Amino acid sequence: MLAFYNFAKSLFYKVFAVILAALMTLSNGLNGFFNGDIYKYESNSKVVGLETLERAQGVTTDGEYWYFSGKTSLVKIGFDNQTVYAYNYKALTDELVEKYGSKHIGGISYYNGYIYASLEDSKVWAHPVIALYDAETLEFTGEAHEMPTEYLSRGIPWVSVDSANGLLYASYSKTAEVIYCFDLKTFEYVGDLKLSDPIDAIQGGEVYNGKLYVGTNDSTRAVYAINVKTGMVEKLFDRIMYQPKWIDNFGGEGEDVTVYPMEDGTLIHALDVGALFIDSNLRHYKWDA
Ligand SMILES: [Ca+2]
Repeated sequence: MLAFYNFAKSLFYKVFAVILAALMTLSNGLNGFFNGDIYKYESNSKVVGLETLERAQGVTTDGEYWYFSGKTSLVKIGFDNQTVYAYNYKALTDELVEKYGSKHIGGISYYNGYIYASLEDSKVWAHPVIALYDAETLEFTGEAHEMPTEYLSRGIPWVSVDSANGLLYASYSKTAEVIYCFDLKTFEYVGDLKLSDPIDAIQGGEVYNGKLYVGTNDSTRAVYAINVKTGMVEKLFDRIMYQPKWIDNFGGEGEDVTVYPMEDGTLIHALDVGALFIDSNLRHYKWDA
């Protein structure tokens, strides 16, 4: 099945090579206009066209594969940015939809053979959920936890695993003044981490060496690092410099990040959807952590 899928995909790319190349050029040009003078990324794992939908929300890695979430899907891709190792286009199973009204997958985080995914019943905000998927197959494990609306009053846009401290993190979708902390085993609320400076529109993050790195959709789609012991916020870099935003999300949208030291020296891998929403970019940044 996967072999056929990868064959069909490469055939599709051959047949539509000219159109895809045109889309690449168009999206690069547009993004260049919106990006302005930004912090330099080393490389970009980019897709255009339909695959953008598969990579429109979350990203994480186990050090061997990239995992992406779309609004209702999960995919597992090789570091070649092309080979598909698993996909689940119905990650929001009937069971999840019936029980929680889940409509939207947000930021994701890999831990111990599982993908932890944040599920929202968008615009209802009654059932924020963290669901576990098998990282091998991307199938739903049957394990889902309803999180307290007392704290997550407007959905759960993202989740990050902090295995060293046995915690899960999430935040409010607009301006976050705290990070909500939950027990990694019981999923119980254990307290909040006060931020030294509020952060707007966090889309997702990953923990690395005692810091929670988050990607935002704030005015410059900046990436921040948060010390998980002190709550000290450090702004690392902007992803666009184009301001003001005439229309919300005009010029694309900043998404989730993941952090992993790669052989080429890059560490922070940040996802964004480009202007016109025809391309998805996973940009790789060097950073001295
Ligand atoms: Ca992530």
